[in-house]
Amino acid sequence: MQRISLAVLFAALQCCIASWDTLFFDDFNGSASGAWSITNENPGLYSYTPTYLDLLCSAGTLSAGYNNAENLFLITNPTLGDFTATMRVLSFSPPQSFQQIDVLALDDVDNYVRAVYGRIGEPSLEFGAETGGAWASSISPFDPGASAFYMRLTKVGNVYSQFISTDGTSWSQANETLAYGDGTPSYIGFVASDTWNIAAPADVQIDWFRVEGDVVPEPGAAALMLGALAALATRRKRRC
Ligand SMILES: [Ca+2]
Ligand SMILES: [Ca+2]
Repeated sequence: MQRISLAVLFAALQCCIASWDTLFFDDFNGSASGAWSITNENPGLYSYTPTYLDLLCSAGTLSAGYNNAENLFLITNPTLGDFTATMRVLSFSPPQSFQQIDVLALDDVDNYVRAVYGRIGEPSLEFGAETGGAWASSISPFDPGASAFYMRLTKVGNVYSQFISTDGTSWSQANETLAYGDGTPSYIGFVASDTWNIAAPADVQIDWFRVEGDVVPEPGAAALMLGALAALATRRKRRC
């Protein structure tokens, strides 16, 4: 009889009991979830209306070693598996270059993936990663005007993609997929930044933010279930 290793059983068990679900959602209706940590906080640059978060682009950037962007909204990554992080923006019309809203999968300010909508010469989508402070990205034009849009960052394994939608139903991939890290970023979130140009402040109206992904059991929990299955199999074998 062919023997199946514990490692294979463990992987199969994880696969069987993992499922895809909403792992986090914040509607920003009047307040924010307590799950957020706001790094480099500047309370003067954001407020909550009854239906959305109004977030001004801060005079800073995550690029290279500058790392002076304010108000990084971050949650601890809620899954060891794959995920999508989706933001609905009610309106954002940046008048000046480099004003932008970014959806982030982040380990630290020099190691992250960033899905960007902003003005880069013209209204654009940008998608890139910074590793050890070195940023590389691709850029493509996209102009929603003052209308609402949805921006999504998707992770499968350690491969990330950027998607955009104007109706939340029909999605288009923007820019090139990229590989980053080991597939387990520490944080998920967003930031609105402005490089260093605040001559014409721009605000982003964020309706909601959602993370959907694999519900992956903690290794300890899976090991307990595997142990229980092994004990059950042993008892059945003894009865035979
Ligand atoms: Ca950086
Ligand atoms: Ca809302």
